[in-house]
Formats: sequence, C-alpha cells, structure tokens
Amino acid sequence: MSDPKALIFDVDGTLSETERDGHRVAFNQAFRDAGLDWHWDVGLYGDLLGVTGGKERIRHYLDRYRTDFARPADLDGFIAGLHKAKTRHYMALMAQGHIPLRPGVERLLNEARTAGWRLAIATTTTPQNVEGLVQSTLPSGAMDWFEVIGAGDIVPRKKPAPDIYRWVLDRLDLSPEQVIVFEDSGPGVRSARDAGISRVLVTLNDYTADHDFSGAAAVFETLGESTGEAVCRRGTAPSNGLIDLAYLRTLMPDPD
Ligand code: XBP
Ligand code: MG
Repeated sequence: MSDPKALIFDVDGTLSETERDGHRVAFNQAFRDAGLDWHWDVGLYGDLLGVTGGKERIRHYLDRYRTDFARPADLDGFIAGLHKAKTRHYMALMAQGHIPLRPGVERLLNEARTAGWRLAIATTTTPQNVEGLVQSTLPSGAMDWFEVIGAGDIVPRKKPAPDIYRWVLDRLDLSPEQVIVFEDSGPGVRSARDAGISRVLVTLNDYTADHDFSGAAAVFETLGESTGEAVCRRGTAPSNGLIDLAYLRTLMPDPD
C-alpha cells in the first residue's frame, strides 16, 4: 500500500447532484428566454445525458428530437448563444446555494488536504460552473484547493474520450498509476480508463445507476458520512463505512 499522488474528481454527479435541479433547469430557462417551446423533463434529460457537454447536448436534441426545427443559418452561433444564457442561469442557481455537495465529499477533500495529497478536477462542464459550485458549497478560497482544473472546451473531445484526463495528468506531471479518479458515470469511467487510469472509484446516482461500470475499481452509492455509510455495490467495502484515506491506500500498490 502507498499514497496516491493525487485525487482527481469529476464534477457533475460526483461532487454534487447538479444535473436534475441545476443544469436541466438552467437549459429550460435559456430555452424559454429564447422563445423556444423546448422543455427537458427529468426523464428526457436522463436520455440526453448520454451526450456530454451542454452545446453537444443541445445539438443532439435537435438532431434526434426536433428534426422539425427550422435551423438558423449560423447553427453553431445559435447553440453557443443558448448555451451562454444557460450558463448564466446555472450560475444564478448555484449562487442561491440550494445544491449541496454529495455526502462525504467535503470530508474527503479535507482529509486529503490535511495529508498533503494533491487535488484536481476533470470535467466536461464549463469552467465557470465549477467555480459557481465550489464557491456556493465550500469555504472561501476553496478553488485553490484544486491544483489543476480541466474543464469544458479546454480539450476538443469531451468524455468519454480520454483527452481531459490526459490533459489533467499532464498538468499534474503524474502518470496514470499515481492517481485515483472519482466518477459517477459510464462515460466518465471510460474516459479515465482510456487515459490509462485503472483506479476509478464510482459513486453512482439516479441518472447513472444502470451505466456500465465494468472498468471501475469499486462502485459505491456515496463516499459515506457520519450520517450514513458508503453502501458498496461492487468491490471491497470499507470496514468503517467511509471512503477515507485509509481505504484509498488499499487501492494502491505496495511501494517497491
Ligand atoms: C457533465 C456534463 C456537462 C453538464 C453541463 O459532465 O456533461 O455537460 O451536464 O455542463 P461531467 P455544460 O460529469 O464530466 O462533469 O452545459 O457547461 O457543458
Ligand atoms: Mg459526472
């Protein structure tokens, strides 16, 4: 057993359940602003989540569900405008502070910081959204807890492509064997695995419960908190009910 050199966190669905009551609501507000009769209900949004990235998701919706829609000449510009409005609404929702971190996230971040483990983020969401979530859920200055933040269009291909994890590993100057990744979705696991990272720990949620997590090292319902233990769906359960540093060390190889 050894210490990982860094923990890399996905954001949406992993740090916080942002999709149903955050992103989805913000998309609908942007559609309404633009005078569109589009509405993404909770079920439809689950299907749309198969496509990562908000702009990509809007385009997929048009291709798949709104073939009747008269597309403007500058479709890219139209989608970009809608997405900009969506980000504005999302930031406003975050500022209201109704969307908390998932159980055990703040505990684990604090434990890792105390031990000097490096922290990073690898997400497909827009960089501003990461800031909005961190500022509304963690103490002031918490953006600095994350040494590297890989987000949104910084790489051309979003998850499940491995680009964002490769980008973050490169910035951390670490190899895939030295890190542990936290994900909530099948595309996220695939992205990390295809970047060569074998230690991927999943905390699933309602939208991702039936995803394929075959490449993950372990699958849990949450990271566990004093109020409720980390229910294990696959892999070895921690004896104290918490995904903590001692548990994460058991995933790492013995030092040479
Ligand atoms: C989440 C996503 C994002 C968000 C929307 O991926 O796919 O697209 O749903 O954010 P991850 P944007 O779990 O990897 O963070 O609209 O800013 O793309
Ligand atoms: Mg996610």
